[in-house]
Amino acid sequence: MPVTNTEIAAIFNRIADLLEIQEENPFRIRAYRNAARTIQGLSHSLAEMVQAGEVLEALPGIGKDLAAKIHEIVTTGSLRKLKELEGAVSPELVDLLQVPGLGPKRLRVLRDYLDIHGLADLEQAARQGLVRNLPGFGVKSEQKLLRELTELKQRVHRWLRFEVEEVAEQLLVHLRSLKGVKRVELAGSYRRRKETVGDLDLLAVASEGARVTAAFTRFEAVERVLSKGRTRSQVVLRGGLQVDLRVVPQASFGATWHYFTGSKAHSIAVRSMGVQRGLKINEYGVFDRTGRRIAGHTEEEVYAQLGLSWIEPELREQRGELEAAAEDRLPKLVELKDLKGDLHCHTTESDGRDSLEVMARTAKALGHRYLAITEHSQHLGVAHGLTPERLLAHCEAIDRLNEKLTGIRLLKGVEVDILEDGSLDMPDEVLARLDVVVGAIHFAFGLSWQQQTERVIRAMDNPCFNILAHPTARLIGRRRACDLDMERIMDAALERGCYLELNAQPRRLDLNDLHCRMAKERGLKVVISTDAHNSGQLEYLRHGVGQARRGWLEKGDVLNTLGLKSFLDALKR
Ligand code: DGT
Ligand code: CA
Ligand code: CA
Repeated sequence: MPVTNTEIAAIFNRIADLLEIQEENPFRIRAYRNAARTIQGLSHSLAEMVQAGEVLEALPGIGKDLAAKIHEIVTTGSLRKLKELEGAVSPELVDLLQVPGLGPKRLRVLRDYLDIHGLADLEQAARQGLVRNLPGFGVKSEQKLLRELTELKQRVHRWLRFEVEEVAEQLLVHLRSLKGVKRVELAGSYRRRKETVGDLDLLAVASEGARVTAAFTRFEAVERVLSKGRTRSQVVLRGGLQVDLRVVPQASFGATWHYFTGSKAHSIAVRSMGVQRGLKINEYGVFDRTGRRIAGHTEEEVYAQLGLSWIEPELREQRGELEAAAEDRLPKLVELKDLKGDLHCHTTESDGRDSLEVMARTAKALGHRYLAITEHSQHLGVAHGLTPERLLAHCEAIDRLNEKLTGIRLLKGVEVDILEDGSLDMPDEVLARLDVVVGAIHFAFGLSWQQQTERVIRAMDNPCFNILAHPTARLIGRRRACDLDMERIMDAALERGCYLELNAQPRRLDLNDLHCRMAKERGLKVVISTDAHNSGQLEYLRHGVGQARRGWLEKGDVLNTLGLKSFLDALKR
């Protein structure tokens, strides 16, 4: 089974960590980190590229050396270089890198002065007050370390759904190809399209259970087998993802699929609805008072016994979906095919990887009618943000390209920085010449609730402002959402004729599901955008659609389901 891009990226990041602990050349370290980022962002499989004999050096940041390493990983499943480095550094030391705020530099200090080689050593030293006297540490940072260590022990790792997609699909293909297998499906939070998943849950119908679980434990990416039985097996894959497989009889497949799709709260509520009707509902089926199974083959049958129509997995969070189903007012959830354009992307002009033309052609191939080009403004220096002059010149380039293009229209836009006082990082007369103004917060994330909310509302006061990008600025697992009064911001947007973006980058997915629902309840439409930094990411819209569906959004709740003309009309304030 081919190695996934996520695994290759993880190997490169681990090498970078290990090199950093050993005080290796910073340029080499950065090369590995950049390569990992590139690989994670690719839309095609490196393993397939290698098999097809494609030249990896064409990828940004991948030179001859890294290309050879990718080749080695793809063909052998591992990398000698990593093994060597791991041999030179203890794994416990690497574990320490998970502690927030503890980079390789401070880690070296801990090791050299206090002989700290793992989480337990560190906790003991911090409790004894030994850490505060080290260079670069103090009483405060010692206390912070202790807090982080406690949290780390409590935190169970969750994966971005996006990170596990490739291996989930591979598992489906692998299991479905086995002899005697009639059906294989994913369940759990993955099926509900949650932004993160704790593990993967698989169900199979097969003539010989033992053969399937045996083949499952032999899946190439399996590192450890936790259990192996006739109807159930659990494994841990390389990288640490746990996968559960259950083999179930055809006759109860629907009931089992429903049970293991969850959420737990939804399943329990379904069960108690059953009890009220004198029915017993469990993972084997629906049973009447005499104990006879009356449903279970399909999920539809299970719901039908409660007088309900089938409920989309994304809605199964016990947030009113059962009541809505009972009253026949379930939303008709938005689908990817409903979207007509994308309103946020970058090209090589700021920090994107592809040219205007490549982005336009890719968007057209995806069936988009319009694509807004929204480079960064100059405040974001690291992203090569545009001055007003450069933006105007870029607009001319867009006009010229639009003359050549058919079937798709590029919109002239910007992702303008919202400065700390709520003003926009671009003169009004320049903003006024654009088709769409997307505004975003990229710094001063730590303002108070009040200040941050005021900052955003003041930005929307500018009559040129159209769409608030990644509204809370969170990065899942990395940066908390800004403190914001989202209800006030949504009301302010409605009053001013502005919109909020649902950013479809897998690590952002910002708005979250509850925010989407909040917007819908207010009648505020959401714009789903990719924020693509290369042409491959233009297909990330589907991640945004998943989140929108979890937020109960229908086609009419999403602004970019409109055709070009209606969309532009809706932007007018
Ligand atoms: P995760 O893996 O943490 O992202 O979340 P899930 O929802 O995939 O949860 P998981 O993997 O622990 O279990 C899969 C499904 O199995 C869950 O959504 C509902 C069902 N389930 C698990 N434990 C229980 C339980 O104790 N009671 C009920 N009713 N259902 C359960
Ligand atoms: Ca799960
Ligand atoms: Ca599970």
